Amino acid sequence: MRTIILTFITFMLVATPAFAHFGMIIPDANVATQKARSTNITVSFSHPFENVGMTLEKPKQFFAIANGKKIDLLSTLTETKVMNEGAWKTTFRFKRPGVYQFALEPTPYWEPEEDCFIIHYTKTYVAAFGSEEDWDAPAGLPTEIIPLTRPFGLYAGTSFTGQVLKNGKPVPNAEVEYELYNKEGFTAPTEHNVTLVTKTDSNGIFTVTCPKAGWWGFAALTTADYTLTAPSGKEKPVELGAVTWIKFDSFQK
Ligand SMILES: [Cu+2]
Repeated sequence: MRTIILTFITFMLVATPAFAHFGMIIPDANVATQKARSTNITVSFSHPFENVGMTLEKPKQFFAIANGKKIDLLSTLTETKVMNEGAWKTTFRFKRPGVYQFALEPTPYWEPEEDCFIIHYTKTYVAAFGSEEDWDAPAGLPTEIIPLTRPFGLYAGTSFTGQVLKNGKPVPNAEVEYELYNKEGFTAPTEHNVTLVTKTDSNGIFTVTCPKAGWWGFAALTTADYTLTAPSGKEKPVELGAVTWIKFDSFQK
């Protein structure tokens, strides 16, 4: 028993830095066409590289935004499992051309291990019927990544540049974690290869290169200027994540 506990503690100490959680919004495809007019979308809170899920409570907000219009989708969410944990899903049928952003405001997640709450404002993009309209428009989240590279039609190995905003202002020196949604079951050569990390410059801008095709999540992390009340009754800090999911494609023949 003691060995088990010691092993467990050692595991926690070693594994914690590599375990980054990400809000996730993953559609079937990031492009809608006349042949594929609708997409299934899953919404979860997970460790994407390690394929370890967490429970996502019913979100506060879930919506699409396109052509300057917001479409509330919260009532369309139904329960599902992602990585064996509670998550949400919906099906969205595209009616008009546009670049659709799907965005999530989760309920605050209490993380006892980090002694803080976590709120990951999460979004992703689907380009419908050939549109490239307003691909750099904000979704209107309190903190978000504005793409400076068009966020679809990207190849694995091309670079991606984004700007981190909080309350509409660039966030210099912010940590940006990024991670592959590891559907193919790769193993990490070291624990540091699970979550990759970069930082924004003085204008809140970062550039990364994603070497593998698939969905990559980017999470720009900051601390909120408010606290929330923990289950213990104490006031605790709140980690804010500006999370964006972007798909990188392979070359085809
Ligand atoms: Cu976690």
